[in-house]
Amino acid sequence: MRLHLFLLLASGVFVAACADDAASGSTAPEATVADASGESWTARGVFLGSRFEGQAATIEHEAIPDFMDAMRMDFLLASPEAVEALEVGDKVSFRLDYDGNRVIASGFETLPDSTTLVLAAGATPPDSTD
Ligand SMILES: [Cu+2]
Repeated sequence: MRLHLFLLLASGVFVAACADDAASGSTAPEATVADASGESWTARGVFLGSRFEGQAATIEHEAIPDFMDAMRMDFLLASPEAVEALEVGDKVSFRLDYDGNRVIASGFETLPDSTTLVLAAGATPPDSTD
């Protein structure tokens, strides 16, 4: 699998991040999660719902240059309000900030329905999921 997912659970705080396996333990030029402290990225994807009582959101996201391939994953949210106005299936742009410990998503903006997203091969359209 190209997806590398790590999940830290501590004191009820949910953290999730992922990076390309090729970037860990190799000399690949991609930034790894470990050396990306202070970095931020912008990304686009499809909002698939919030999880963990609003602490995280599931997003089918496009590739994020120097960070991640396109995939479906959960992102820690700055606050539950970050996705309050979103409907499942909305196309969104958002911001990711890495503080050296956690990757946090914020700044969600709805994109026009006509927006073409480049999602992972085999990504399930949001309207065909439960
Ligand atoms: Cu990802």
